[in-house]
Amino acid sequence: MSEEEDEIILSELDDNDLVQQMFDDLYDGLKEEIEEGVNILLERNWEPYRILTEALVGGMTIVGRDFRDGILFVPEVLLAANAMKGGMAILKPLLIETGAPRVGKMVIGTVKGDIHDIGKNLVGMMMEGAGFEVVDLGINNAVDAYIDTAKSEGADIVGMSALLTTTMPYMKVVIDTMVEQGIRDDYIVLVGGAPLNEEFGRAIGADAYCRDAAVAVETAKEFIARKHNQMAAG
Ligand code: B1M
Repeated sequence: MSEEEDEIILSELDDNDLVQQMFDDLYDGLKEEIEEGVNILLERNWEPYRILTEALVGGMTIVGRDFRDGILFVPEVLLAANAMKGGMAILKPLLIETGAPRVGKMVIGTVKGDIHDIGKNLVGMMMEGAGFEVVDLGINNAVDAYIDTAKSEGADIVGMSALLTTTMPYMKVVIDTMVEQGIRDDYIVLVGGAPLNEEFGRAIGADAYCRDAAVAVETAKEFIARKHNQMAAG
């Protein structure tokens, strides 16, 4: 059989097979194929959020499992992350409504010592899509980056992301510094990242732990509504 006959034509696959193929392509770090897959699903009228969660996050979950089990290593995972970002870049403008009324402002960043940014980017995208203004601090943020930016931007929400058990305690450093400066109650503090849980969120004094990007949006909306109600009540 010739190489050409072996080649998989993504557009000829049905939805299920295409998503399975995208899992393989993400695993292999094939950015162009991921971008093509995303575009095909969009043409087939898949909602951007569905593509994000089912095809991209689904694929990254498999990568994460094999990374944990020592089957994949950092260079391969970096390629997978790069492919995922290619797909996310196509979806981003579609998830972000233009001209929607701003419902609040969030400063978000990955904490000091941590360079994982896919989840944080996803949360930022979803928040923007829900009408929030988002100031993205990027990765590896020390206390001052969060606090100075929250102050200068007049943010409502400070969002922190951590993917490592070694970096998640840094979230408490940020919150404790806010308490020391007497500004803790000026902001809604939301935290997230794979190793966290609700108990941890409570223990470090965050307002809420958010399991995923959709929960982050819902939680942010709830807290903003509460804040407005409190302000209205005087
Ligand atoms: Co890293 N890594 N990694 N890694 N990596 C994990 C986190 C790990 C669990 C893999 C494993 O062993 N199974 C493990 C951590 C173990 C632990 O701490 N217990 C690990 C490790 C060990 C490491 C290194 C130390 C490896 C090494 O160098 N030996 C190193 C650390 C570098 C550092 O940060 N200092 C490292 C490096 C890397 C890469 C650079 C190769 C790459 C990151 C690329 C990038 O982000 N640009 C990488 C990746 C990709 C992963 C995995 C495979 C995938 C993470 C991801 O993007 N998930 C990850 C395995 C895993 O998580 N299962 C792993 C997809 C993303 C959509 O999900 O980030 O969970 P997630 O975000 C979700 C929610 O958590 C939530 O919403 C998001 C969307 O639904 N959320 C928030 C996240 N942040 C939020 C903030 C909020 C709200 C919700 O604020 C309000």
